[in-house]
Amino acid sequence: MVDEREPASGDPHRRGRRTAEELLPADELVQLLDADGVRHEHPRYTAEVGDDALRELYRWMNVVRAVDRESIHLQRQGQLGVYASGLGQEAAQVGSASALADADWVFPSYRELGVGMVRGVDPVRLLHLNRGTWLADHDPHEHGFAPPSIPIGTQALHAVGFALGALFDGAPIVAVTYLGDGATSEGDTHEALTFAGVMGAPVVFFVQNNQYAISVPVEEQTAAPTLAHKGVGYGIPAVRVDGNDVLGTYAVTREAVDRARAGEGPTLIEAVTYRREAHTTSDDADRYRPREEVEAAEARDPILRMARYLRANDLLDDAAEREVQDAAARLAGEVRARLYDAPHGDPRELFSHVYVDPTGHFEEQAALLERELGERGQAPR
Ligand SMILES: Cc1ncc(C[n+]2csc(CCOP(=O)(O)OP(=O)(O)O)c2C)c(N)n1
Repeated sequence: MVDEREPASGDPHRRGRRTAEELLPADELVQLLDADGVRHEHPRYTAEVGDDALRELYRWMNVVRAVDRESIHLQRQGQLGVYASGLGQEAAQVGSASALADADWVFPSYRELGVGMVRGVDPVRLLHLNRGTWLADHDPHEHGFAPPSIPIGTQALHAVGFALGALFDGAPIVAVTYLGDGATSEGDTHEALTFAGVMGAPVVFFVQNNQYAISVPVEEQTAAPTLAHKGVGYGIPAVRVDGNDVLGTYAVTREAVDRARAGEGPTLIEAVTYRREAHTTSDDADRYRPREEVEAAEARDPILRMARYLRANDLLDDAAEREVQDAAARLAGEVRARLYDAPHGDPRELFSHVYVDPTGHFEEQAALLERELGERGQAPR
C-alpha cells in the first residue's frame, strides 16, 4: 500500500534526510586542542591547518581580544553607549569564521565583533552601532556580513531565507548564523530550524553556548539534554564542540559548510564556551554567578591554550608573542582614535531603509525627529 504521506521519490525536500540514530549527537565535545594546549586526534574531524594558518588563528584571537577590551574601556569612558563583550569566545568566533569562503554570508547577533573582524569588517564601523552615531555602517555585500541583529533569533530567519535564495539560484553560497544559547528558545529560531530542515537549506546554525542569556543559566533555558539534541527534532545533524578550541571550531564548521555547499543541507553546531564578561556593560554579572565559576573558565582560556600548543611546536617564541601583542594593542589604539574622529551619521537615515511605502506612524516619527533636529539647529532636509 502506498503511504500517501510519502512525497514522490526524488522530491528535493527529502534529500539528505536522516534517521533518528543518525541524527543523535554525541554527548562528548569535539576537542582537537585541550586546555593544556595538547593536540588530539578525532575520528571524524581534523583541522588541516598549516603552520602559518595556525599562527594566523592565534593572531586573530589576540587582535579580537584587544579590540574587545578597548571597546569596554571606551564604554566606561562614555564613548560607547553599551557594549557586549566576547571575552572568552574568541576561539568560537575566529575558528568558525576562518572556515568560511569569501562568498559565504554571516548573519550575526550583537556579540560577533570577532566574526566581523575575520570577515574583514572594520571594527570602527561595527562600533558605530554601540556609539549611537550611525547604523551598521559596513557594506554587507563586500564582507558577506549582515548587519548585527539585536532582536534575539531574528538573524536565523534571515540566514535561512538567504540560503534558500542561494539554493534556488544554484549559487555555491552558504549562510552561517550566529546565535546564543538563549536564542535557541525563540520562536524565530524554531521556525528557522524547521524551515531549514524541511527545505535542506545550505545554512549553518552556529550556537555559542556561553552558558548564560543575561542572568538565565543554560540549565534553566531548556529541558533538552544539550542544545545540539534539539537538532533531532528538526531533522538537522548537530555536533557539540569545545568552543574554546579554535582548531575544533574550525574543523566542525568547515565540515558543516562543505556539506551545505555540496547540497547536503543544514547543520546545528553547539560551541560550548563561557561568557567571561557581563552580558553587556550595563549588566552586573556578580549578582547571579559566583566569581569562582568565572575563574574556572579563565583556566580554559582559548588563547592561552593555543599559545601553549604553538610554543610546544616551535611556532611561537617570546619575540613573536611580543609582536602579536604589540600589533593587537596598536590596532586597538587605532580603533579608539578613528572612532573619536568618525563623523556622526545623519539620524534621518534611520527611516530610509525600512519600508517601501512608509506607514502613518512611521511618517509621524520621522516628522518628530525632523522637528527635534530643527530645534537643535540641524537644518531640515
Ligand atoms: C526578541 C528579543 N527578546 C528579548 C531581548 C532582550 N535580550 C537581549 S540579549 C538577551 C539574552 C540573549 O542571550 P543569548 O541568546 O544566550 O545570547 P548572548 O547574549 O549570551 O550572546 C535578551 C533576552 C531581545 N534583544 N530580543
